[in-house]
Amino acid sequence: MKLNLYQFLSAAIIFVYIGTFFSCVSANENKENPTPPNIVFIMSDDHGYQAISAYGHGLNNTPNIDRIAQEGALFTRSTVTNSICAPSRAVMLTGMHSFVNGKVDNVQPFNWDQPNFPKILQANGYQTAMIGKIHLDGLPQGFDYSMVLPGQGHYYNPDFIVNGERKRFPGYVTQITTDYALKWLDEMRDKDKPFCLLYHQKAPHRNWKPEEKYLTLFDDIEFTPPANYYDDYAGRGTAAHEQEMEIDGHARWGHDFKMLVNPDGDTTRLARQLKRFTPEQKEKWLAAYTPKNEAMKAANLSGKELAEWKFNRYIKDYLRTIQSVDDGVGEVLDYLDENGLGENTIVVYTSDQGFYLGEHGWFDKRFMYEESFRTPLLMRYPKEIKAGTKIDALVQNLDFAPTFLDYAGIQAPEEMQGESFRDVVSGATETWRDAVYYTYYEYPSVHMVKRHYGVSTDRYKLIHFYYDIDEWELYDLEKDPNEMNSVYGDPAYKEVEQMMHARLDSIRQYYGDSDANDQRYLKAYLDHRAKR
Ligand code: SGN
Ligand code: CA
Repeated sequence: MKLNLYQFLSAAIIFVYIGTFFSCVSANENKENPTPPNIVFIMSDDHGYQAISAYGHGLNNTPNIDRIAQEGALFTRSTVTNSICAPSRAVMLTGMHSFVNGKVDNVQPFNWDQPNFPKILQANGYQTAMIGKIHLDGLPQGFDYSMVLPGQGHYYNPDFIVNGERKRFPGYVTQITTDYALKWLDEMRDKDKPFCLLYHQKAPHRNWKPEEKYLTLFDDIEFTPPANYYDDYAGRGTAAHEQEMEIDGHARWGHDFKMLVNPDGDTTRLARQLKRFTPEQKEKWLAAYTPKNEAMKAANLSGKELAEWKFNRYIKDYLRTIQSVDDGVGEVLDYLDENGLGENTIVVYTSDQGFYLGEHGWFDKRFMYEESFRTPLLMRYPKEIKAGTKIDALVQNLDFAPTFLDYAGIQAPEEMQGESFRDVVSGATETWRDAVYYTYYEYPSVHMVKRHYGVSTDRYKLIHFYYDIDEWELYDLEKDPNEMNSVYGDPAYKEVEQMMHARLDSIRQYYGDSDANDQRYLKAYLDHRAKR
């Protein structure tokens, strides 16, 4: 068949038109079915938001962690549902509250057989790995590769359980965790599949042993304790008075303050801990601490001076361990960016809970008061999150599992109680919950924080302490952001009090919690302790 010029041009136009039509369709299809994003979920242990420079508290510099927020989002009101390690991790994995997933405290067992988000990602074609601290007994389920610390793990020369087998690794835990995260990303995973890596640091957990290169960092600085360091708990109930987490009262000479002998001349727990070090590590450690310890002894401190020395010793070691965490984050971000993975990888930085950095005179966590209830959250995903985003929504660790599944295009199972915050962080919606629920169970136990539960809105917080007391506290976070005075029973707050009681009843009902649950878990805890 011969075409004249007119016919030829018409055919060419139709051809180009059809071609363009199909190429548009396939582009649109691609938009709706993009390559599933990779996930790098970074969690540290006990990292209070006050010790991340992006939060603006001026304590330290964490340029690498900050980068996640500069290139993505910073969450200002992210909280946990239960401020203690293992329960927080169980919530993070399952997307269910403690009283539903069953891991209510650090001592009772965790059931790995229940659904968790890595299992679901794995079943949907993801390669998954868990490297670092998970603090849940039993072989982790849902991971193609797992390398986890047994229990709390050690800072120096730690053991790891690699796919079920225990081995010792020479070196410093934070660097080893980073090295293996990078090794898995670069050499061990199946590069044809999307991946989800849980890269979970032990630091800055107690007892804050710094890496060799940071042993003298901050030596030339004097930190001022927070304004409420000398809190006498006058405005609060029995629970705040009876805790055992005061820096100047409960922290220990050796374990916490790195002295080799107690004031009474006895060798401390630190002296025993140093047996794990190599001679070179021990030499560097002693070279750094001995002169500081000698100077402290010679100064013969007491009262406020001693309390401030203790604060400084604590905060410096705590911040030193964070410096190594920040270095690791930098190494992982650089790896992603240098290997073309930056665009399609969601990077999250968070902690299993917040921490007291001298506020109320405390270290540790557990309370529903702000510093331990909140937890840092920073997130980068250039495809959907604008650089420099700030999110005030009341998100919780309960939301991670459904959020990650949402990004992967997978429907979250019905039993998951969290919500996906994908559309909140992208700016697609402003609709979000206006109250969050909290429970804490581990009592009587180390640090003696009483059992409690509560509800918080952006302005008010109602807490009920129970078991060996029956006390309520109510805080107006706008007027009293440091929670120094409970206004429960104050006539000026009568209506707020009623409103918050109603909120608490309805949120307990919504998530399926009850006094019967509290009693059941209390009994299980006491039985468990009696057996030990
Ligand atoms: C250990 C710590 C406590 C800490 C708990 C729970 N003591 O018992 O200070 O509160 O862990 O922490 S230590 O002497 O072992 O350092 S958690 O992060 O694992 O929940
Ligand atoms: Ca923790």
